[in-house]
Amino acid sequence: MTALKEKLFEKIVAWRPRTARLLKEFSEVKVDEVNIGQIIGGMRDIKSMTTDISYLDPQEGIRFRGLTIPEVLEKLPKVPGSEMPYVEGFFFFLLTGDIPDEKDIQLVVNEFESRKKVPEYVFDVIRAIPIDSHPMTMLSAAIITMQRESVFVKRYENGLNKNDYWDPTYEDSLNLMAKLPEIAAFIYRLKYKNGSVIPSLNNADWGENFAHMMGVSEPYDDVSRLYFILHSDHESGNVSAHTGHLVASALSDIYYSISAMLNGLAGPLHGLANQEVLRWIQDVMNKMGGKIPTEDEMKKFVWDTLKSGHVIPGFGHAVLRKTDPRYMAQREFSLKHLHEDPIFKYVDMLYKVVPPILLEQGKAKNPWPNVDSQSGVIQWHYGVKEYDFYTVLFGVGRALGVCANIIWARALGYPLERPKSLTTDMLEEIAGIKK
Ligand code: HAX
Repeated sequence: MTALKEKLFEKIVAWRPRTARLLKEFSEVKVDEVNIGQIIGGMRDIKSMTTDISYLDPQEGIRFRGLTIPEVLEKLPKVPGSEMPYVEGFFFFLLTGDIPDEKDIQLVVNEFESRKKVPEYVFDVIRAIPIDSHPMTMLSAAIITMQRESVFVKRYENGLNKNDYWDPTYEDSLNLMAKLPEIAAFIYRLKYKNGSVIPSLNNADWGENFAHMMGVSEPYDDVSRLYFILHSDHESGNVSAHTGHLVASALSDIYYSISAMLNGLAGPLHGLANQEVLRWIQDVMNKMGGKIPTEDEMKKFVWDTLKSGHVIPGFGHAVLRKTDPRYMAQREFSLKHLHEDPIFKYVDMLYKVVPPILLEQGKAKNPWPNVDSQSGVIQWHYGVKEYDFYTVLFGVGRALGVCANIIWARALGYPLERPKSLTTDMLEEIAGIKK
């Protein structure tokens, strides 16, 4: 067992009795009630899953392993000469719950380094996909193509004890994550840079290596670190994390689970909103002939969008009821590094004009900006202007959290997920309106 896996195993052994006791002694204790509105309305707020990797408070926002985003950015060891922590250290933190020291970070760096070679057939498959396909399609297909590598599948076929499910899941997760930055950068260079692929660096951290492979200079390494960390996890009920969890609960391996997770992330109400924000802003810019609109002109664009039956991308949230702290972290970065950028000026103006309009319209429960409202402009500023690529970046980050969750779900023996559905007849009967 590698030192990282041993550390994780110690945590798992210490944690298991807590879950076992809750199940054995307190299974019947009620947590929540469910109403018809929630059953028809996308299961909003029903407390029906458990994870210890992150928790989303509607008012405060996300906490990763108990830490807020500013605390994570402050407390986790930073890459020398950079503003941002190591992604590897953050993954150690998600996986074990401990704030890593330099040695712990090195354990993750070594694990990723030894597993990062992408099989050539993966590149062949991506090259075979029509070049005008969405990059999320390419990423999802690349991952599913690697399913034949699954250690879990091989060990399961040979008779794996349930207590050990987490072990090959850990192997699959690290094998996949080590390769994801290179696969994502390959898709970028193939699709948008005439296939001029930049080989991976040896012994560089995720941020530096990813920026290098994308062909974007500093501080894009720090932008990438921030981006991957912020997008990693948002407790387990959101579409991407939930999809990954659900698929994995059937004991489908990590490749099936993460590919499915990405397919959920690719929807415009979820991760694709980051590209939609830039598309929306570009549209306004074109109509304005490039000039920055006045606040009144911007208000009109927002109202026009609403009146035409569309949502304002980057605003609203199914759980959050205040400005997303992931938005604020990126806003602070933008105020420091790109406050003169014309697109940032648009984003900044939307920050001011959209919430009062959504409040006046009176439909959205949360009128405040979410993570996707602010993420695209930073990419654009540093030269990654192909906005349909932005969800791929989100997906690479999200894999960190979802893999950590799936490893722990297997370690704690969480079963196949299987909620119950009712018919409309049954709901009418419960409502007392059945003829
Ligand atoms: N613009 C216009 N209308 C909005 C809105 C927005 N940004 N946000 C919510 N509404 C509307 C909903 O469409 C809904 O209208 P109907 O009653 O006509 O169906 C009404 O307000 C109530 O919705 P809600 O309860 O406040 O929000 P939901 O939990 O149903 O949906 C969404 C949450 C994030 C999907 C929603 O706010 C939205 O569509 N936002 C824009 C897209 C977006 O930014 N998505 C990314 C969210 C963050 C994320 O997951 N990132 O990956």
